Amino acid sequence: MILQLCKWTQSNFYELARSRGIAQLLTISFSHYVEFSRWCLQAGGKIPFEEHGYAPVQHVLPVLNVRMNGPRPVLPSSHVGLSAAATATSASTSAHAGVESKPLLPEQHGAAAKKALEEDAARPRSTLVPLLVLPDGTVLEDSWQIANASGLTPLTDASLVELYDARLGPDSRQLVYAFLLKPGNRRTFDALVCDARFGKLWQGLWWLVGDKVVQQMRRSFKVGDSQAYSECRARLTHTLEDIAATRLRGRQGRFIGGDAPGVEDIALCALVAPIVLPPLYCNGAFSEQFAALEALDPEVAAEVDFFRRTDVGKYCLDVYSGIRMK
Ligand SMILES: N[C@@H](CCC(=O)N[C@@H](CS)C(=O)NCC(=O)O)C(=O)O
Repeated sequence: MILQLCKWTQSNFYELARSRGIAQLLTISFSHYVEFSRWCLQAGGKIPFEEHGYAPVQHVLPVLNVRMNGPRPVLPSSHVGLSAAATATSASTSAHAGVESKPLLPEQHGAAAKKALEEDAARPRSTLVPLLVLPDGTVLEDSWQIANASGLTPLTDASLVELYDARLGPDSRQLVYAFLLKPGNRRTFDALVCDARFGKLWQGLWWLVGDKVVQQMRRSFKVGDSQAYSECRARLTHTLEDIAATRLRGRQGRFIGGDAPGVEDIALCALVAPIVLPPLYCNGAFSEQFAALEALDPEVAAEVDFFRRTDVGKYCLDVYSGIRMK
C-alpha cells in the first residue's frame, strides 16, 4: 500500500538519473550527514548531481520509493572496508522518520558496532538519507559511500569513520535538536522545517502533523532531560578533545588532508557544524534560521560560543569560512 503510494506520488529517481545522465541526491536538506556528502560531491567534482531536498518526515515517501521500488542497491567494492562503522550508526537509528540518534559510549563501540551489524543484516534499511542514485542505477546509500566516491581522497580507516560517524555525528545532532526542539524555540524550528524550498503543500501538512512530530522528536532526543543533555555534552567534549589531540595537532598541512581538504576534513567540519553553526553550513541555505536560533535563545548562544572556542570548533569555522561556498 505505502509502496504504491510512493510510486504514484513520487518521481522515479532511477529514471530521472538515467534520462538526465546526472546523479540524483535525496536529502533532508539541513541534516549534517547530508551536508557532509553534499560538500564532498561539490568539492570532489567527479559526480555531477541534482539535489532533491526535503524536511524531516517529508523525505519518507521519496526515499522509500528509491529503496523499495527500484532494483537492489549495489555497494561499490571500494566501500566494503568502511561498512562496519558506517552501518553501526545507521543501524542504531530508529526507522521512524526524523528520529535517529542513539549515540554510543566510547566503551560500547566495538560491541555495539558488531550488534548493529547483525541487526542491520536482519532488516532492510528504510528511510535514511543521504541517498545518491547514479545514472547507471547504482545507489550509494550513506554519506560515507558518497564521500568516498566523490573524487576526494577517501577515508579508509574504519576506526576514524567510527569516530566521526558513530561518536561525533549522533551527539552533535542530539545537542542541536535539544536546542531546536525546546518549547521556547518552536517558532524557529517551524521556520526551519517550513522553509519555502519545501513547498506550500508541505507547509500545510506540517500545520496538521507538526505537533505530533515535534512530540515524537522531543522524546527521541530526550529534550528537556537535563541528565541526558549533560551526558551528551560530556561525551561530545571528550570526543572533540580526542579529535584535537589525535587528528588536528601535528597535522602536516593546513588541512588534515594536507594542502587540500580530504573526506576527513569535510566529515569533521560538517558533523560538528550543528553545534558551531558556521554561517555557510549547507551553503548558507538555512543561515537565517540558525542565526535566529542563536539570537533568540541566550542559552543556545552560550553553548555555541563554548563549542566555537574549542580547537575543533575553531578549525570548523576556519575551514567553512575559507573554502565553503554559498
Ligand atoms: N551513517 C549514516 C547516517 C545517516 C543518518 O543518520 N541520517 C539521518 C539524517 S541526519 C536520517 O536520515 N534520518 C531520518 C530517518 O531515519 O528517516 C550516513 O552516514 O549516511
